[in-house]
Amino acid sequence: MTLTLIHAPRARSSGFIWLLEELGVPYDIKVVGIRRGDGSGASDPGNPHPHGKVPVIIHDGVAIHEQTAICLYLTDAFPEAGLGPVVGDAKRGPYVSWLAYYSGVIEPAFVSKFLKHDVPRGTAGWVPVEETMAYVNRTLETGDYILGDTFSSVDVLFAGAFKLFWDSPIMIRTDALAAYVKRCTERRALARAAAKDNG
Ligand SMILES: N[C@@H](CCC(=O)N[C@@H](CS)C(=O)NCC(=O)O)C(=O)O
Repeated sequence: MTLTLIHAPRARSSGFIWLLEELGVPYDIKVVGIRRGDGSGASDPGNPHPHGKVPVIIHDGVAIHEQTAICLYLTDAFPEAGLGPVVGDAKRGPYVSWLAYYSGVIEPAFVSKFLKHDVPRGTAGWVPVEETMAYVNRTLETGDYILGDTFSSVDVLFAGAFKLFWDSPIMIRTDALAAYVKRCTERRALARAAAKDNG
């Protein structure tokens, strides 16, 4: 079995070092260049992503891209790690819903607010940050993690994003959310990941 993370420092792929450390499976990291938001950098011809982005995972020669697809793929491929409910588990539905919600609602909501792009309600496929965060906060009233009492790959995405935006004026901070981010980001796997990250 070979598993390689295509990674660029200070990018979305850092969260996948965290996920791989949580999974506890052998992997290696290939660092590539990417285009940066400030116009610097260039995409790397050695990156199999169709648009030169990161993260990508290459598992036994097959490339998987898009963060939430990678989460689902890895937690299905390594179910013994218990980081994502499998088919047949009552939490499978919520699990795939939250993964899709991350890429379809949370990321566009945050990025559009950050860039001050107003997309009219009813046209956008996402909702304003205030509404997504109210939903996340309501969900966290019922458990320590997004899926309840068990940490999953959803928390790697959510806690990672909230930590990144924590000091930004667009972040809606609550005590419950602060406790959630702390709980997730104090995990030993994240400390190991940070030590391996190239940035
Ligand atoms: N939709 C992608 C987004 C990945 C993405 O945009 N990654 C950024 C780094 S944080 C990137 O590689 N940007 C380089 C580029 O756009 O060329 C996913 O969910 O994996």
